[in-house]
Amino acid sequence: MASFVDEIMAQVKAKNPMEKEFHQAVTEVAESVALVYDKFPEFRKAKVFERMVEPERVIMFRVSWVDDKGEIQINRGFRIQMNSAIGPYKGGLRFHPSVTLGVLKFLAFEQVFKNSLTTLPMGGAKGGSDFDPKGKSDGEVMRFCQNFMNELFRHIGHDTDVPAGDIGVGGREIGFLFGQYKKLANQFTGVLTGKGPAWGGALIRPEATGYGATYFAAEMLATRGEKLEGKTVLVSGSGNVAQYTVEKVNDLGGKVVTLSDSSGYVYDEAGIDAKKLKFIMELKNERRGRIKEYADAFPGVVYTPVDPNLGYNPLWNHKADVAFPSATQNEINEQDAANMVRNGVICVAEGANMPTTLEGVRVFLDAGILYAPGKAANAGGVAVSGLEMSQNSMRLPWTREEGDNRLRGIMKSIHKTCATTAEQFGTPGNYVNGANIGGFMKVGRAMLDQGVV
Ligand code: NDP
Ligand code: 2IT
Repeated sequence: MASFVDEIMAQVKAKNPMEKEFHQAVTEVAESVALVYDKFPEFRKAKVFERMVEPERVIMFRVSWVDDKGEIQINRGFRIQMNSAIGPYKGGLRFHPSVTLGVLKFLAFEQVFKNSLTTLPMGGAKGGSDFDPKGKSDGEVMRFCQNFMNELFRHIGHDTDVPAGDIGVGGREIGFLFGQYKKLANQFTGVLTGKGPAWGGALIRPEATGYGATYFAAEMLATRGEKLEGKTVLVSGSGNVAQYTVEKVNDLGGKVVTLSDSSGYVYDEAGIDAKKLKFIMELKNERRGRIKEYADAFPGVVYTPVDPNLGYNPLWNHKADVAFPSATQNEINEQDAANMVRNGVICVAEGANMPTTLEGVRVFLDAGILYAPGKAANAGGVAVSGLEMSQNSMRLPWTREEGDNRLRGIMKSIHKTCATTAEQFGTPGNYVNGANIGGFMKVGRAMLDQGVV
């Protein structure tokens, strides 16, 4: 196993220098795929994984736009079309100043395995820009989105590549992007998901990632005779995924005590109930303010600003049972993971993509806690995007109940795939191997069937 992982990583690092997040994501999957190569040499012979780490297509482009002061601004746009073996490219767009080619390649790579796990026919992609929506007016965001789409539109389509939201891209941005696509293509199709419910959006899509991660945690807990009811829960982030995680954890009787943004985190021992969540939604989705305001609005809440010199994140250092990291990549390092295990956390379901470093993952696996990687736990978002595509093709919307039931069924199915695959490959309870191998087998078989392309 070591030699396969060492060899592939030497190649990936040589071909993709400096892209450390991409190296990290590939290392984690390669360690699982080594088990498949041992058992099924046809995959090794056909160099299936060696092909998977090379994007099918990378598009990188200039986005120029004019800000409210009349000044010209230049950003960089990307779309990584990673793998289309099992369906059209599918995956979100991220607008954040930290976006680089390497970050989007790690996200597109993860998306391939995640989309495969959903049971739906979707390939993997990711895109975005180093544009920072923070502090921009609605008009500036609109002009940026329109100029971004002026290039992207020729590379996407409802049967080719279907983008959606991610960090910094929510309902407002999808609206502007869709409007411009429709104008350029002169077609009303399901080319983006996460649309407004009045114009083709699936009713449960905004909730899907957070609800899905919570359903997945409930499935994991059930394997040990446990429930979310009565559990103390840590959530990071305060955006789309975090908000609907809080809502569903509350529904199932858990108590969420933390939320964060890039400036700091709040600890609310009394729990973030429905009324407080409403405040967060208004603060983050409408006023676009900072999480610190939550501490000013409710008594007994402690706000702690980010301290980059601390070496660990104090959010993860509270007594709790369950954790949903839902902000961004590498927000849990080795020390954070050790703190969580020491403080009694028995279940971690990743709402974010790759929020835990490789060293942190090792701590969770060695401790034998229930640990679900993002590509399994947060797959509910893209799964409901897949359902939105079905509804758009049929031109027939489903009810909220139907969408939610299907989401629940899909999360159950992903859990089963992970659990049974981990067992088949000799690592029972290891959801990392279960998710990586479960996702790999379907895409890998499709690649074998379709020849060397
Ligand atoms: P949002 O933009 O709605 O929210 C992101 C949240 O994370 C904000 O609270 C933001 O704080 C915080 N955050 C972002 N970047 C950083 C950073 N570098 N350091 C610290 N905090 C940060 O995004 P989503 O909720 O949609 O996405 C959150 C995570 O979930 C991401 O990893 C995303 O890839 C993943 N995900 C999202 C899905 C979706 O359907 N939306 C589906 C599957 C996974 P601030 O307000 O200060 O920026
Ligand atoms: O990371 C992800 O799965 C997403 N941001 C959602 C992608 C999608 O196409 O809905």
